[in-house]
Amino acid sequence: MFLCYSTPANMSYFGWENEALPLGNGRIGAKVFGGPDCELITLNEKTLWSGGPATPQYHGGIKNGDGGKTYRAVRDLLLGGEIKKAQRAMDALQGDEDGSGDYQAFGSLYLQFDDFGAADHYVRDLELDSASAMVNFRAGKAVFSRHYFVSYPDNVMVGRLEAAWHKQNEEEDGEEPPPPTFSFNAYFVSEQKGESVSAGDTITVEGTVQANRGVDGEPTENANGMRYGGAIRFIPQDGTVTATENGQIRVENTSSVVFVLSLATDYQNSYPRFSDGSDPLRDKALPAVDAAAKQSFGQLYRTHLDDYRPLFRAVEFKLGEEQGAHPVDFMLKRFDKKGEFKRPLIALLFQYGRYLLLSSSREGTLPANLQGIWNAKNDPPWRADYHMNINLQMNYWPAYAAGVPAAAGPFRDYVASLRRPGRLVAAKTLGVGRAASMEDPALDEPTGWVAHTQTGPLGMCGPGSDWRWGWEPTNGAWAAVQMYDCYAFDHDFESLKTTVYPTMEESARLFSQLLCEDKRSGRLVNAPGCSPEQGPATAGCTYDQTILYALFDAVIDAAGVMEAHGCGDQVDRALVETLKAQKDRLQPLQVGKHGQLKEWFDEDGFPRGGKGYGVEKLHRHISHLLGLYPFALIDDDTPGLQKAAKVSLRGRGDKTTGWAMAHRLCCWARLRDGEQCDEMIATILKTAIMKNLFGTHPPFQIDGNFGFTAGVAEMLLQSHNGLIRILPALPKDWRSGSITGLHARGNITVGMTWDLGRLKTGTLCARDGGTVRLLYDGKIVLVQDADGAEIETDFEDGVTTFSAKPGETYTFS
Ligand code: FUC
Repeated sequence: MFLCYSTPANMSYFGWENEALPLGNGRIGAKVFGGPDCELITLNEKTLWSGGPATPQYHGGIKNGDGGKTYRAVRDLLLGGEIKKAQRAMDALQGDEDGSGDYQAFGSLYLQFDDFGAADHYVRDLELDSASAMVNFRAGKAVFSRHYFVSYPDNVMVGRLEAAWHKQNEEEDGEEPPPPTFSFNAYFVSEQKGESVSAGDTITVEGTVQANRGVDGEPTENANGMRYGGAIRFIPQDGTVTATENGQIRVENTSSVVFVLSLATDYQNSYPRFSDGSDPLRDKALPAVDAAAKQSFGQLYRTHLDDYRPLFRAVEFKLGEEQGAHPVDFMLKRFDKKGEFKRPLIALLFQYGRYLLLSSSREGTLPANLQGIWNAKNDPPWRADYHMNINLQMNYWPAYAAGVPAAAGPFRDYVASLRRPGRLVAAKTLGVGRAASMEDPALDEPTGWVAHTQTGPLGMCGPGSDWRWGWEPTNGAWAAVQMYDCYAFDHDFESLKTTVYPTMEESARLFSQLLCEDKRSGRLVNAPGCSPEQGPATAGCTYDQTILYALFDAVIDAAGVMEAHGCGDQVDRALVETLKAQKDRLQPLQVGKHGQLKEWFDEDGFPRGGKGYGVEKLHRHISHLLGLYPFALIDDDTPGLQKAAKVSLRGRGDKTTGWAMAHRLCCWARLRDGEQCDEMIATILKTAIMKNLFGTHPPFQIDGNFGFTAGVAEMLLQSHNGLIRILPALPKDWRSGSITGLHARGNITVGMTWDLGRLKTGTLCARDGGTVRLLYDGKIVLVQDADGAEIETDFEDGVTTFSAKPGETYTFS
């Protein structure tokens, strides 16, 4: 599976965003433009950030740290029914963005070639199966080829540039002439005004983050002293390599040259210092380059493939006809005009999502941010941060469902790392906890943490500069619940014990204290709260109530798992008992007078349909539908709520931002409406996918890619509420296909083949064994063991149940 193009990417920001091809290993990111005369590779290091505690104006987004006085005042206004007054009072609750910083661009590598004449027969491609970018073209009688990849084990980007005679010419002459050669100048442009130095065969660059706006811009107040370093070494097989006085490298008369590069910073995710005190160039980048330069291209490539391929090949997806060698932009155009190439594009975009997650999120790195790992600006949209009212969560929806569990660790670690800065926000803005400063030892006590919408790797998690999108205290809790869903998929008890449970329990400890009774409904509610990015601040909005219901449910369940593993001493039993009592009084889901699922408890009474409160009928967020997806509070046992969810989905419309369409796709899959899913996919392909298949909000925002991949997986397999649904939302147009390696909750992997729209056969492996409940179209499913012997099953209410042995693979049909 590959993306191919017959033209280079335009050397502009537009070309970077829409056409250049992404590579990455979770830490180092690159985008390849493929210009024959001048190659451009933009580079990123995932931890290169401006802002943070090292900048004078930083205070974690907390503007009004009055220990929760204002918070309680607004809450009381809301509980007293004074909605209008409460909206005005909310202004005093919002925070600011001083010192929050941005994800920074590292710089660009240019390879300026001496003229070798007009290029033709040009092909540029990205091979997903090897995570390689290739450029091939002819000039005169020579063929030029370039091959690039970014290795996780060696933490280097590797490139090989070669020239050879075109076959045709060889026959003519019959002689094996020496290979054609080429020459070029290599230079590095730092986006942080770092000085590039060249010596021998190596360019080095180092400095501290300037956060300057544009290459010539002045350092901004977000310059934080974070150190960075990078090294690029050129190893020609023949010809010469010399350093020139202006920090460049000159490679001359070579027919084959390899370069290895590595980038690093002194970042460490340890609040509030965030530095490991290292010298990134001499302690990290140069040692990585030295080690790689001792190996051949073949050895480096082998190591890369041995690491990457098993992870990518774990899931193979075929949907109808093969892709063929058509350029992607050609296929997108033909689909848009004539509906052609739909199935190949869907299969390609599905796998692309997996590829992008593996390239932007690996063990030991920060998670994929709003742009994954790829960024060409020092002031990227939304700071390319970790928005947490859907975006970060969506980035990890495909991690298990679409079979890329190796990418999930950074999500868990990042969310857990917000506990300390989140405790300071809780103490200062909600009055829970005693911490008074970033250095306060009280931050060691798990008194409760909170994270709002804008979060970043330098401790930013306070209420943003406008409460309408920034005051969302349950965002962190949602992410904590998603951490537990990782456990539901992989049964990794060690991570549950050390990271997931403590993070969840502490979040529940906070909200259990904050809940208060809403006399009008008798419910326990969170107040003030906002349904992401629209409408009024209210008491007990569906978003908050749903997240807290899922959180308490998860903590109660996980406490049982901890007890069962003999770790009851690490469970706050008193809290768990309180949560049991509080959970059922949350009552998150209410049906409104139009049969809709209510987003706000009082919405039926909002004047003029809520216009005065900033309610938008077609808003991109469908936050009141989290109970349908990704949570599973709405299911076959709540048909009334399924009906209401459908009314709300229809009412919200489909044409919206890339990520928001992906969320709708996942919701329609949960409602098992394959045709609606297929329509949603068509709209996404036509309106929210760029030439390089990056998702667009607009602008480029990667959650649309990840949400799409999760949505397609959800159409083929579901495993919430202890039931494995086979092909639950298969559109008529997906008549035949096959998929392997999808993950189901319960530490189970599943593969399926279907034809004429019907399941043909499937495989299932329950790594930990146990009871497996399968649902396929309400029909009994025949299950056989590895020897083909039919095994005993129960069939009730359309569900086939059997007991699986640990690690045994079963077939079903
Ligand atoms: C939230 C969304 C926006 C955008 C931003 C990064 O604020 O509402 O649409 O995706 O995150």
